[in-house]
Amino acid sequence: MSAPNNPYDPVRVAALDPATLDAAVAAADAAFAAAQDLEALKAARLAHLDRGQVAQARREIGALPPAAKAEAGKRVGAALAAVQAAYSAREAELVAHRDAQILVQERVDVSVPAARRPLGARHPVELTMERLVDVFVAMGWEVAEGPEVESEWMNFDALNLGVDHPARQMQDTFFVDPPDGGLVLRAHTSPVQIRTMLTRTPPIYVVAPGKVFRTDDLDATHTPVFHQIECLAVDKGLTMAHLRGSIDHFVRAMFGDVRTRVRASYFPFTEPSMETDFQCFVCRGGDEACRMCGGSGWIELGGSGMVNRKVLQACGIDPDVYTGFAFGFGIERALQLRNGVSDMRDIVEGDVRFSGQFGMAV
Ligand code: FA5
Repeated sequence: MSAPNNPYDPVRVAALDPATLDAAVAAADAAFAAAQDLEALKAARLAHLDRGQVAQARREIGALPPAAKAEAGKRVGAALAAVQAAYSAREAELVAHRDAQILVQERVDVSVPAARRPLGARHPVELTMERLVDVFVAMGWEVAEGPEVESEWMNFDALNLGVDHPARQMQDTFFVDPPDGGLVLRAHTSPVQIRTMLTRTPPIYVVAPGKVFRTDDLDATHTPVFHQIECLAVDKGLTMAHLRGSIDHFVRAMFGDVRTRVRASYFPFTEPSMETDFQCFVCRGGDEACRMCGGSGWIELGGSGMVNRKVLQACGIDPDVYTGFAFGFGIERALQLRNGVSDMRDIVEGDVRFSGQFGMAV
């Protein structure tokens, strides 16, 4: 700052000179105009507004004699206002320019095709199983479950499969180490019948879906790990008519309005035992070249029968008071039939392109 002027000497307060002030304003204008971004404008503001000739002139006013202060103050004020206005105008321009650039840089092109995310699907075996279970749950039946590692007694003995029964042989059943430990991977869902009858008292109406294991090779119609669904009813007065009626209801719910027929068969745990067929839902028996039923007009569903008295007795149920019926069949086979899957390997190999075709419903 200049030294106090006494008397006022305009030469010594050069910054207050009108020409100097005009030049300072012009220099500030030029510097602001030259600033190409807000960073550069900030530097120009420091040089020409916060510091520089005009700021210097304002400070010089204090050194003037009182008589000169008003006139000098007006000029300096006008110069400051001009510089401030030039700064604000340029700042507004640069802010608008920056915002416009941000909009361009961050622009989202909503018309660009998005990367396709494949929709998830549930496995058709799971879906088929749920669908089958729903048919029975809708009739008031309960869902029953059992372990996949099962005792030989539940899997065979209690079901009247004696020690010499072929299904007990090593080539059909997976035995859990050690082989004489009495544990197997269950070969069917029928042991759930036993577990149910041992823990519940009649009337019993249960449906038991689950995974089962057999030492079968993987081919178009077999897999070593597959799923079955088992139905068991035990009550007073149940007859084969009830069994036929339940199977009919189930087949209609799955395959539409088709007839069923039964053929004599043998299962150690049912007596009498039957194989159930249902009318081909494709040709209804009217096409000798039908690929679904091979021209026979009938499709095999699975085994069934009245619960053997010995099985009821093994579970502590009096066969003179109660009778029961049971039926069971394979889920993969049902899925093959209903949805035209010609090769069972497609069902079990876990390729999501296969599951994806089914989506969330079968
Ligand atoms: C049984 O397993 C009896 N427990 C069914 C039963 C229950 C009869 C209640 C009477 C009363 P079976 O061994 O036939 O029966 O097998 C039933 C179904 O499982 C077959 O009809 C077939 O659909 C399916 N299945 C059998 N082996 C395989 C396999 N390796 N791969 C896929 N499905 C199979």
